[in-house]
Amino acid sequence: MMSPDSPAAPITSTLGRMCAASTPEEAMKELILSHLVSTRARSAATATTYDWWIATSHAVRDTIYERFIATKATHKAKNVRRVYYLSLEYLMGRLFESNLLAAGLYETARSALGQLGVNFDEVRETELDMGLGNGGLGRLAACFMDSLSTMDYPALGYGIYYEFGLFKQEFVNGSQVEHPDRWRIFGDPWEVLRAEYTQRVPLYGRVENVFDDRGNYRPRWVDTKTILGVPHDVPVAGYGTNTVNLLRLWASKATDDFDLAAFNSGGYVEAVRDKSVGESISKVLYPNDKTENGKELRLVQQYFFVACSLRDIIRRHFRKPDNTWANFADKVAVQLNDTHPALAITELMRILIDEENMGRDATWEIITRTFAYTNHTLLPEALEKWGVPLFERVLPRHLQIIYEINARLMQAIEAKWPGDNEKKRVCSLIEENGQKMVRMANLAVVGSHAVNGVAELHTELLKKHLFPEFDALFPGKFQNKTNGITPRRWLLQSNPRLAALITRTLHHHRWPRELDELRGLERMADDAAFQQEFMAIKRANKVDLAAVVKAECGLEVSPDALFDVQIKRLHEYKRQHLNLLHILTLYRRLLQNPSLDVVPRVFIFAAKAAPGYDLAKNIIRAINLVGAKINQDQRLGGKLKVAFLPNYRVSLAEKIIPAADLSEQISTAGKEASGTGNMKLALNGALTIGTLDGANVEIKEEVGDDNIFIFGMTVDEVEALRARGYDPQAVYRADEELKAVVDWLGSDFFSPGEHEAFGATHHSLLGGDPFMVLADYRAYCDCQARVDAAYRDRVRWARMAILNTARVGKFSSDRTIRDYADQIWNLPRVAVEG
Ligand code: B1H
Repeated sequence: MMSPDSPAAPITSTLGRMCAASTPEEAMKELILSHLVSTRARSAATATTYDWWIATSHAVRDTIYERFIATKATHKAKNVRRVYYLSLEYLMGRLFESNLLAAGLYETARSALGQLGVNFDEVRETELDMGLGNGGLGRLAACFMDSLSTMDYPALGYGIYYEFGLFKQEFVNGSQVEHPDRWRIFGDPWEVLRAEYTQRVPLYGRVENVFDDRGNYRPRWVDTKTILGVPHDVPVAGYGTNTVNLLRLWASKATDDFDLAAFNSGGYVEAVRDKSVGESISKVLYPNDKTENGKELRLVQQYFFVACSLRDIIRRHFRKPDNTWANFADKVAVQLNDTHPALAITELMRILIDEENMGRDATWEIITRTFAYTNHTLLPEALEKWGVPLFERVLPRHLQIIYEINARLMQAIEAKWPGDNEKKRVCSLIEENGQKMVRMANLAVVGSHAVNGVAELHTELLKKHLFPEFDALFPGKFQNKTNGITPRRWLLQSNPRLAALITRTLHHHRWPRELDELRGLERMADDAAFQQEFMAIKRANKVDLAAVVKAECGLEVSPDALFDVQIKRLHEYKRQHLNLLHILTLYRRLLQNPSLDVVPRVFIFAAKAAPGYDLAKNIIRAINLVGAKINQDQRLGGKLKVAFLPNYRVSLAEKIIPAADLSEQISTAGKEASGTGNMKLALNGALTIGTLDGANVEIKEEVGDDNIFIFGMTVDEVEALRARGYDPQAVYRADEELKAVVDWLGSDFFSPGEHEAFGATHHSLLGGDPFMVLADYRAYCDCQARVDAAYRDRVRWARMAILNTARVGKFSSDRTIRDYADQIWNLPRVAVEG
């Protein structure tokens, strides 16, 4: 088997020096054993799997740190322009394997551990995921960090060092139960604490007007509370290159300025205990993918994050003696990952006006040259708004600045549309219907030079529906940057069998860095031998996943059944309940006609619901209980199985995706901004059944109409139906089969003795059906019948699957990042010499 190791990767000094005396494996063995002693105080005889994981990680880290030092020296010497990616979320997953691959030490470490009698796979499985994100938005940030380093872009990702990442999920009687995610319980071998770059962050307080030393009357933010931010650095190593960029994550700490009164009166212990408020800011990731409005701690988290990051950016800029504010925007590009870090706009303005005494116009020029904003959703409940009273209490000076920016905005609108108060009302940074609210999206749009959506369709809808006035006011500001995924993690690492076949077939190993090379597989789509190999790999991956299903769900599934996969956060708009209605439909048809010839299917779900999202939790329970009934129903002869894998996370996705036959991308058209799981599944040869939503539209363009199953209403049809007046009960009454399965779901058939167990789901469908599940039901079932027919034709299916893998090179995050760098950041690449 050809090595998956990064081809260009030279063996660097630590290992190189040791290699002089021996082979790479011998040197690696020595290095691991020495780290076992120096970092774990263990001998090989007593080491646990955790010890081996940490010692091996440290051994690889040596190489990565050396590359980091070289990267930093190069960037510093050249005073390079950099992008600073600001994101409240990074879903990094495990780092062990990806760092081994990037360092070019995968095979070496694997055989070194083997020679030491240690099982590599067990070591890999020991690592807990770094799950500092909710879903697609956080995983996108992680893929971007990988691409930035791999493509030699100078970059630094800022985030929060949450003590607790996204909750762990367990099912109890089919219901989701959450547990805290103590991801660092065994330590984090990759991080470096940089206490010397600790930042001080003010909060609360009030604004006072004072005369400065030039006799000018100026606002000053006083009587604030202070929190400390301590940076923890995680290196992100590029694949096949020397560039190593950093992810810098802030942990909050209380200051050491103890409450002196309490201290002097003997209240030392109480004074120390009170410090826990300061430490709680970075304690936990908010788990509410798409809705978190009005929570004070969340606002404090956002400001804490932004204040630390901006101070660090400024400190780094002025480290170079020739750097000034005049060249700040030449050296610094800041990308805002959604509006979560949009307070950075007001914070930089506060610093420039209040602390640097800069004029308004010069300030605004720097700001709008520096920032760019990515929008990830059109769902109204996800658009961040903060009540003015709360905002004023936490950030009084920033509220004044928002009013100032708003005044400037209102002038621009008056100039463009004289006397048009409606335009002013919709564009205002302050919403005035009822309680006054600060609109973070409007702030992000006016403070940025570029605003991008994450797929073509999403960007069109962004311009047409969400921001039409801003699009007219700022022509050219809105751009599309279709999302992507890193092929290193999502093919090379997660699907080694397919990766090896691709490398062997293409006779080169360029594809992990140039994913368009996969087009070279197109000519093999009708090659019988290649088809057999491709499908044999899919089957082997399914055997592996079947073992996971057995271990996690106690369920036997056949690798010859069609693996029908829906893995993503649980949301009404993603319509896991549409999938459930189809399952009920097949179940009912089989009960009515046990000899019915359907393709055996395993329905595989994985999804977390936000802890306070009751309807989403009800859908989870419905899938689990319907599944339990189906799985034990002997009459089905094993034709249908339902597996809901608990605790969906990056490392579980890496096991499911290579084994998927069918990828469920069935959101209501217009609601899924892009999706990225759709790209990962297609890359691994799963066929998509989907609506014309998000990036599905572009996947269809790439793979061709014959190699994807599209069904359901388009955005225009959804809008037209909504305008006409959608009546789900009329649809329900008109379709006998639909009526039967909806009634079935509403009965206590699947929850004996428990009435209305799925009442929430049932009522949502019949009482309004906001995501038009019933309207798309018939088209979905018909489309699933087309899937069955295609699956029966093994040659046709193989051809379709191969063409999916061959044609989705566009969705490499390398392409996405190149587009950001060229069209938004104006960012050159900088090679780092070894
Ligand atoms: C996406 C979010 C999101 N869009 C608020 N919006 C959050 C919003 O914690 N919060 O407050 C968290 C997450 N996430 C997703 O972004 C889209 O739904 C996907 O379609 C898209 O692929 C992904 C990456 O762009």
